[in-house]
Amino acid sequence: MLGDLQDKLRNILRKIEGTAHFDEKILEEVLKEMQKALITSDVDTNLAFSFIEHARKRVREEKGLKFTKKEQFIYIIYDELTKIIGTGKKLEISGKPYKILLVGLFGSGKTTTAAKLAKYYKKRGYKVALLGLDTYRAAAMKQVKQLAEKIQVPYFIDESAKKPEKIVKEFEGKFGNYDLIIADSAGRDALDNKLRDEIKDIKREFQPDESILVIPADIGQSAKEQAQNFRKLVNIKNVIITKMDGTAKGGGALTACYETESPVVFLGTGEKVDELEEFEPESFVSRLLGLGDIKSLLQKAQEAFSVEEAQEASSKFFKGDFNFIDFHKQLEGIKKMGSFGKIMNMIPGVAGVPKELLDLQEGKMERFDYILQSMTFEELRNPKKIKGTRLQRIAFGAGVSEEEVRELVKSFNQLSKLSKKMNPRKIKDLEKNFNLKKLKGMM
Ligand SMILES: Nc1nc2c(ncn2[C@@H]2O[C@H](COP(=O)(O)OP(=O)(O)OP(=O)(O)O)[C@@H](O)[C@H]2O)c(=O)[nH]1
Ligand SMILES: [Mg+2]
Repeated sequence: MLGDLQDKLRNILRKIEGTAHFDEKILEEVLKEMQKALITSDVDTNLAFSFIEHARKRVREEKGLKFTKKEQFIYIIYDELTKIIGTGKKLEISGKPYKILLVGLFGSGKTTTAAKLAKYYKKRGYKVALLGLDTYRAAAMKQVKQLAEKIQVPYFIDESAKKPEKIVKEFEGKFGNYDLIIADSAGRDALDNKLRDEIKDIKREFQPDESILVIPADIGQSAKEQAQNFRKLVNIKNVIITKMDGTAKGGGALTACYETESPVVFLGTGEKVDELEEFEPESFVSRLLGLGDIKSLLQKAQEAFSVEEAQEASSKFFKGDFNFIDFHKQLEGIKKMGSFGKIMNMIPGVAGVPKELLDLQEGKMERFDYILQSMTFEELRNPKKIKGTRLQRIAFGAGVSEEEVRELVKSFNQLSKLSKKMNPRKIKDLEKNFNLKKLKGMM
């Protein structure tokens, strides 16, 4: 996805990783390269300029805190790109039946996306039906039928109907049997009067709870005008961007996300019915930059859990001042060295380790790892933020239950509390004794 822009940005970041001193000169070089990469990949020029300006200002003004200058730069790039592509949002399906209408121009991917959404929500336990309202294109009804049969979802079509509102009238008595009705509408080359009237008629008769604009990634800047025009016609709250897989240059997709000025809820990433992704800006940008969901920073801990690092992490632990990044390091170290309990019990003065922590098993730790990798920088550094929709998103991203995320947060809090309970006078001694080299030798 996003082809050459991804390659270019990743190469630039790789270069940064390889530099010994990250100074002003290198900063300027890198920013210049980045600007070029964005523009030659079809990101709108003004957008690219303002992106670079912001990044430069922030690198100069913000203090690194726990980051090295390089890490701080990567973080700022990541953060600014996340801002460009906007906020992610989950569709809220409420009330029964919840009615979604997909609108958009010719070939934008409405019909395919209708089926993708139906499959997505069916999988999540909703009773879904497709409603074909495209009376304009001859084969449209057949396409809905074929797709619906493929994903085994009920469908309402009428191949002889001339007006979409007729089809709505014909079937509306049955809508109440479903949680979700997803309606496919006709496209046109442009938002002409015919299409306007048609959408107005559908709106009046169908009364959608949610109208979603379907826009292909390759239209780039013109996404703005299109979104604005459709918004005047129906209340567009959300956007789905399709063909994220196919854009030749990739930057157009970024621009499209930015220009629609509406939250992007899903991305279409291929022709198949399961090629739909919930849009999650942070993980999207991580992938774009090759951070693999914040992996680059965590990777350091994964690859080499050095004695020094372990000591640094444990020293923070003893001071009651540590976050998920440190926690992750601890987990990694523990994975390499044996069970958690063994280590904890070897630390003099540490009694009353909660049983759940002692019982942390390999498999569970691996799942904890997925959870940590689904978190954003902010969340890793500030575990208190993990609740509500953040918690949901993390669980979804990691492919685990919300309960498991809660469990991780709980384990973390226990560990954190434990570290705060320690007697400050003993900390120096403990630090001296907590010598991992020695521990390693003992196992
Ligand atoms: N590569 C790729 N192709 C897609 C995606 N979504 C849709 N398509 C393809 O784009 C073409 C048009 O898709 P449709 O779903 O028929 O588009 P539509 O908006 O319903 O088109 P009209 O009804 O004619 O306005 C088809 O060949 C789809 O297979 C996507 O995310 N990626
Ligand atoms: Mg269609």
